[in-house]
Amino acid sequence: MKRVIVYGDIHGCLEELRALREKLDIQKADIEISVGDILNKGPYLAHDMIRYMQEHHIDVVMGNNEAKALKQYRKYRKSGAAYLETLRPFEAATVLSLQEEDARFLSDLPYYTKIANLTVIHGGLVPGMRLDKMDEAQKKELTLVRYLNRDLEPIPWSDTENRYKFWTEVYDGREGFIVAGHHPFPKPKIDTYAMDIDTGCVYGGKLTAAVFTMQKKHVDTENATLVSVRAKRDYWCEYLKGEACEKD
Ligand SMILES: [Mn+2]
Repeated sequence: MKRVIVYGDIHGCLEELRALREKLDIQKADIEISVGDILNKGPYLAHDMIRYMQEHHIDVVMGNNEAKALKQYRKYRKSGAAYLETLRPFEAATVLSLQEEDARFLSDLPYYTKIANLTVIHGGLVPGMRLDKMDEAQKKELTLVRYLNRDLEPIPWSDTENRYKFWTEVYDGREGFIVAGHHPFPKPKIDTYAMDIDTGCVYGGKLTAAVFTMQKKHVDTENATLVSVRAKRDYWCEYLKGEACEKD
């Protein structure tokens, strides 16, 4: 049986991705898709992450970190090295690791991928948004949506007071069953028509894959299997502190 395998946010955690693919016993016929945010914050450079995805034919959907890296890369090419000093060290490292062909890879990333009745995006969908009719602002929103307020409008990450529902709780399934990432949860958040499988690997959590089987032209979204590997370290904590961090 053909498998469709979707990976949550990887953020440079290449060793965990390798371990997860080994655990899944990846076969040639498998379709592999990443929800995006393959780069930034973690131990492996953006260039290495992009090369790995290309070599192993893993499709990638545009994440907010890919969009940001591309923007910063272009600005750096235009305005030179002084611009790098305005960036955070991990962002500058990402920009410096990118080659022209990597930038092309990033700019070619789709904002969503559909395999029959299964859809992969990075962030979330707000009520009323249609994937085939998005302007640039909506594309950006697609990579960023997490919580909605009482009017079902997306709110910024920092606004914890007006969190009414997570987008997966109100999504009605009109764009198929959606697998997304972007907002890390201790374990995958699963609702009727969507799931968020970002389990915070770069923060010392887990890297998770949602595994679906496909028969004829239908993905069995009702029987997903979730497979995870634990992060080796809390990379983000180490980056912020500049030293090793405790991890349970
Ligand atoms: Mn993200």
